[in-house]
Amino acid sequence: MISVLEKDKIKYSALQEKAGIPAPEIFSPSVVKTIQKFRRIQPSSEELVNGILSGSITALSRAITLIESTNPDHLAKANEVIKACLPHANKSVRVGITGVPGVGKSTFIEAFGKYLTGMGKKVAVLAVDPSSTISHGSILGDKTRMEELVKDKNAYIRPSASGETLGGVARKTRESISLCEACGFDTIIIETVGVGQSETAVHSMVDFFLLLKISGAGDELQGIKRGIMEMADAIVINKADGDNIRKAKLAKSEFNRALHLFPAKKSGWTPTTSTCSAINQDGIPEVWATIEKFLELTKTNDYFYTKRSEQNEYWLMETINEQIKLRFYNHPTIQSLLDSTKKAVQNDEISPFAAAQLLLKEYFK
Ligand SMILES: Nc1nc2c(ncn2[C@@H]2O[C@H](COP(=O)(O)OP(=O)(O)OP(=O)(O)O)[C@@H](O)[C@H]2O)c(=O)[nH]1
Ligand SMILES: [Mg+2]
Repeated sequence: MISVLEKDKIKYSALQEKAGIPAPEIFSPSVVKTIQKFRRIQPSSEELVNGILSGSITALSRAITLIESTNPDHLAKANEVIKACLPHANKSVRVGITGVPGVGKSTFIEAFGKYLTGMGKKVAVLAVDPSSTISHGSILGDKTRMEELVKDKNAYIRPSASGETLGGVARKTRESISLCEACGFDTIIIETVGVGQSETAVHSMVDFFLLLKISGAGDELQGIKRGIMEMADAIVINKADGDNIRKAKLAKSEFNRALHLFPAKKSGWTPTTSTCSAINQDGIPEVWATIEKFLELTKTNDYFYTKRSEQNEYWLMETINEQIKLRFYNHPTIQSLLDSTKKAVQNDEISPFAAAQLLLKEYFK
């Protein structure tokens, strides 16, 4: 703390030449106004909704940023925007694409996306990539791999939300889908890496699920998770070019045989297998033709609509579960008790069930 006396000393010090002279304006008032205006551009939810409905990418991006925010005010605003957009959402086809790192997802999406925009479609590419918290989203780096699509005015590419839990990331992507649809995007592509549980989350938000593979050393089914095979509506063997064509065809037949061993799908759809070369844009129109056939079948037998309403119910329950969990673990009492309770359980001082009951009782007090 500077005493009054010391302050006076500073004021009258020979080093303070400007003491007593009013400081000139550092900024010109017009610049200040421009900056303030720029900062103010926190559009109201109504402005955002109007923007989205009229196809503004800026409004769409800002609204998605609100969805991704952890600030409760932003969340409330995001909810308002989503609510107003919902009646305009839903008119799209949602395609999930998964495959292990390096299989060619980004290259495929670039080729596929360009093919679709070439047909006059509007394509949004979103991602569910929980690892993006650490790596800042592979899709972001991917923007270089989606060079053409990024420049396409009928395409919108948004990296994965970063969040701590897969549930959180997935929910944000799920909500972003609705906004993209309200903004006029008719084809939504959701990319996910083929590791962990993220496929299940993506599967529960898309109409059609595509598994991208490459031919391996002959034993194609080695290491592939049964669950992922079961989810797939199509298996596409990528990199079918050059010396790889024969191997890719062999892989295709092997997957085809394997798929026939799975029980029939509720959709009535028999999963397909095909080969493609994303780099050469071979086999891309065939993938879209398959999706169209799938849509035709499932819209006729109503599965398309039933699945969408089931998915809505799934996300309702998922969100409740996620929020309850978050609130529980963030509760101050629980936070203060959790460590000691864990120790007590480890030391067999109390049973895990009794301990859980105690904590829950504290929470619901
Ligand atoms: N020969 C050939 N190479 C391909 C093809 N598609 C992709 N590649 C190459 O495979 C490598 C990986 O492609 P990406 O598109 O980045 O793969 P990804 O699945 O998005 O990878 P991650 O983002 O790491 O999960 C790149 O070097 C591509 O050039 C293809 O059809 N043929
Ligand atoms: Mg990629």
